[in-house]
Amino acid sequence: MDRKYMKRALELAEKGRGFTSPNPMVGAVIVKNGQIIGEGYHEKFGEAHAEVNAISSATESVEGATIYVTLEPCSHYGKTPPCSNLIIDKKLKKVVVAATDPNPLVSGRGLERIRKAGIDVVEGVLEAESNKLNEVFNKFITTQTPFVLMKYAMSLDGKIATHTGDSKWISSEESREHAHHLRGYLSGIMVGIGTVLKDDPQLTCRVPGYPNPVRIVLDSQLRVPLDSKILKDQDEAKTLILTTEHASLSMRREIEQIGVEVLTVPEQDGKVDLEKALEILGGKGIDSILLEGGGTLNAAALEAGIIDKVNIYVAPKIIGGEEAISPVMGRGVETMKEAYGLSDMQVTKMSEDIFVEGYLREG
Ligand code: AOF
Ligand code: ZN
Repeated sequence: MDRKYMKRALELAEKGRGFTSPNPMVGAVIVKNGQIIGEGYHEKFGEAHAEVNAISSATESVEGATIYVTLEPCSHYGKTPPCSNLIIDKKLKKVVVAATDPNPLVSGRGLERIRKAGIDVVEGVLEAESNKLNEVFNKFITTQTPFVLMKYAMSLDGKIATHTGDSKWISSEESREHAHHLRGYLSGIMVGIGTVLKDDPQLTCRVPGYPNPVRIVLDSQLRVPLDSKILKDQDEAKTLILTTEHASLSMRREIEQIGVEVLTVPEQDGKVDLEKALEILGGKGIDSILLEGGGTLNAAALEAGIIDKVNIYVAPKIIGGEEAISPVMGRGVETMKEAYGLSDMQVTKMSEDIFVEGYLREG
């Protein structure tokens, strides 16, 4: 039964995806005499927490009821007062949580307060599911650096375009739609200057109702053309250009005059130091980044160890060609022993494509 209600709470939490950042997604279900009497979720950053919404939606008194929450109720005064106090004041009888809140301001204190008030606490119900749901929040709140998701589509022989450069389309419509939604879920989208020069992409999210990610371009020498799409419509989607000290000051001024922020990042071998870049972006409140290539940036990001997760769409096509490019360029590793391995890999079918999700091995 606990699992059933927690599953419902997780479904509710999921509805907040794309809108709660940098807060977690949280869902809550209130059960009394075997009936669900209230439900809620954290709908939007800065607004009410899941527990508050569930309690205020209740169709009868919540006194003596059990609340299922996907994350430990908070214990701090943030944008809203502590949910643990509310649960105590409203005299709930039992609190079932999936995961504890890794936020150093909370981390166990919410549950401790609830227990001290004499309320029963059950922990760890569907914990792994809750932790996966909040993989972005869990990394960002503990490291202040963004969670990085590398995404690409390729053919069965590992190509992302033909030798003539044609790449429309490698993957199926369903896969492309799935990948496009990621732009609405993560708070930043990052590409290298090569991609801007080659494709002049817009890097916006065209899913109605979803926010645009901050567009982040790594451009160590400020080669970005002033008429590129990513420099336009700053009111709609913000752009950050990350460069090094080597960039021309006059170019920098011209970009800034358009209203685009240019950040100087320490360099490594003449390029933007990716680890430092992540720290700076984290400091700006960017909790997650969708890495959309190209191959040179993907390789550099792998080498720098900044990638947390990959989403790879593999199309049942063979392209061939020595000149046809791959999703990860650079020099690559020397020996198989050094190859980057995935952990917790999940493979699913997405229309005719194979969808691979996995995490970069630690250490
Ligand atoms: C909960 N329920 O639904 C959420 C929680 O600034 P605030 O007040 O919105 O607080 C944000 C912090 O509260 C966030 O970092 C996380 O620790 C917790 N989020 N807690 O009990 C919720 N969204
Ligand atoms: Zn709360």
